[in-house]
Amino acid sequence: MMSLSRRHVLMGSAALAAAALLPSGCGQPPGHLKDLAKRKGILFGGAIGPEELADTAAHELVSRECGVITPRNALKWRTLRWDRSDWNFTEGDAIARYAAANNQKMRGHVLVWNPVENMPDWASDIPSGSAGRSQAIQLMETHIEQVCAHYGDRITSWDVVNEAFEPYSGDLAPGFFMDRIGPDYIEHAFRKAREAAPHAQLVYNDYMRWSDKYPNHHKGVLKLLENLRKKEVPIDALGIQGHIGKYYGTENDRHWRQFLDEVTAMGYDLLITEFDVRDFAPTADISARDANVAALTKGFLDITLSYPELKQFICWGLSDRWSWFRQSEPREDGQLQRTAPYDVDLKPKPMYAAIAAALITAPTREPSTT
Ligand code: 9MR
Repeated sequence: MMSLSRRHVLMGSAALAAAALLPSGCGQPPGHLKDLAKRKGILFGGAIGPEELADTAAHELVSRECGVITPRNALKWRTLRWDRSDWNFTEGDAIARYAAANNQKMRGHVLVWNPVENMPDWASDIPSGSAGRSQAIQLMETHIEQVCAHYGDRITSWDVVNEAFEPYSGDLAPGFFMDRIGPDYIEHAFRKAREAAPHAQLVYNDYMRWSDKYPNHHKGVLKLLENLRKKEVPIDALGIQGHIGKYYGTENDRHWRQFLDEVTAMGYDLLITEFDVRDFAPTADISARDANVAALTKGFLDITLSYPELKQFICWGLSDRWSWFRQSEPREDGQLQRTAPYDVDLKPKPMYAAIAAALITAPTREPSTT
């Protein structure tokens, strides 16, 4: 079995120090994350879905900690457009009502997500290749118009296009829109989004690795952002998903800073849109695993939150109870992944303390207007 890297052990002790912010037993947190963030001009929040909506214990947690929420799956094509002739806004509307009742902002995720498996099956009736170009543009533009019209100013920030690249080559990936429209599907999507949601922040959202494992992916995203600027395509920010940990290669602070320097030099704002940490430390010892997750959290946030252009920070779920990793990436030893700031019993973990510590040391910035 692999041992924990020296860096993680060292970083683990830093995070354990941060965990000292929590009283023993991780009882009462040092302050709600949304308030700690707000003091620095950062809007903090979490993704939610039917799991949280149906879980009364979640309501108190999400309303206490989050200044903004993102629907995890409610606004994806396969939820909204499963039926060819009917729209299903039920879950999205429930989340919008929840946000309004709790005085929270709402992000929109996602208007255009190119892989064929993210589209409803009926859409494949549109022929592939240039024969389907005008129909695909029309389908995409109508979708953007209708979804944005439905939510209006209730959604203040939109992931307009998500994950457009092949990670290894850094080329735009094939998929539903790419195969029918070509590379300019991205440009079409942003122009239509600005028309349809004139007051919302428009975001290109992608994994973005804190490592040099996928240098071409970083290069591809930089090239896209540069080209969109040159062509005056309306886009405001880069969304860094931030699913950090295993599969992402060894963390490389210098490479990560260089990338963020280049993005911000072009005038883009930054968001962390889907933060969580893969809990794959090769040990069954929960405190060692939690320390590892907290160390990765602190290491990533210390760099990323140091950019004053970073104005929103969202976790992809606040608790291990609803983590997508439970099903999609189970641990080899069968133990539950501990990837979120709160555990399954909704008790704060060292990761929570690491987030709080990073927010406390982050520089103050002008808050986002969206
Ligand atoms: O967490 C989401 C999971 O419930 C869905 O089944 C999946 C496919 O729609 O999407 C997951 O969320 C993804 C997000 O939309 C985009 N970035 C990666 C996220 C994790 O896969």
